[in-house]
Amino acid sequence: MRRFQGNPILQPIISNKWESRRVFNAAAIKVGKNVHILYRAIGNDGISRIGYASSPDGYIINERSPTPIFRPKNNTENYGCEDPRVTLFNNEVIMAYTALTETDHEQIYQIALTSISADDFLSKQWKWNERLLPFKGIRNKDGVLFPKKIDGKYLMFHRLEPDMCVAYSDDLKRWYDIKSFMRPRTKSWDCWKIGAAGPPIELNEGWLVIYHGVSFEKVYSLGVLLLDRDNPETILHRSEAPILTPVTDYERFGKVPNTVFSCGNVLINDEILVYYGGADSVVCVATYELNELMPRK
Ligand code: BMA
Repeated sequence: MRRFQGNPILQPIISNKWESRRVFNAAAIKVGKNVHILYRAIGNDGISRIGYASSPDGYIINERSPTPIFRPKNNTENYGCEDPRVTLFNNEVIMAYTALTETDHEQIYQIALTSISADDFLSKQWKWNERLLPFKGIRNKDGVLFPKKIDGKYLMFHRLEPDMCVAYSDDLKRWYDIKSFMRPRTKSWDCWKIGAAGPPIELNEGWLVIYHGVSFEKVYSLGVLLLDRDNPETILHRSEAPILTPVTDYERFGKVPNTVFSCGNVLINDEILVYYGGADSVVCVATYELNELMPRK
């Protein structure tokens, strides 16, 4: 595993009001030549919006949008659109995110889904389609869509605290067979809560999935899973030790200390680039050889 020497790859820009305080938890996809990074940004008003940056090699940022590419639009998300996770599905980019609102006495968060055509995405015409609430009214986070249908159905990971869960759909609107398939482990780095990071990667051996786990000390780390290709609820392998845990200053010190939290990864020539937020404050990247993430034979 290698942390990119140039981390963090994205930091807040104080002169941009919407991203002046924190940029973190980024989604990533490779479409066309570039890696596209969609990150959560918090500015002066404390509200999360989604920013955009792109990179020809996954590390060096050569473009960054001066304005958000996605922002709260209705009263279920007026306190923010958080933690984007994007999946390329046929010719569409589908984005799951956490919609946040607040009443007098509580915060209400739930998963929201939207999409944009790959053509509009690539030409940066941010014409997002309808925003859907797959689990309306249910407190839920960490939604991420599989890049293809399994057994004719869409499959989404999500987290009903503290478990990692699945749900299935025929049309992306109505979701059913909502259930937990993986629980936190006792006496482990992932003993408190778990949730998916970026979209699963399909390999001959199964679906490779990066996930986050939280310990009782509130340390956020990342681990890896290998899931059955035909039935992703079957766990073939779960890493004993984390694949990334906060060590560097940019992971240990910030708004939420001791946090590495990922919403996206891309596979480039047998290397997986994992994008993650450091301490809920900056965007970073770490690289793994595919082999090091696979179970030892
Ligand atoms: C989770 C999410 C993430 C955040 C993490 C650590 O519940 O809210 O956005 O990075 O907590 O604060």
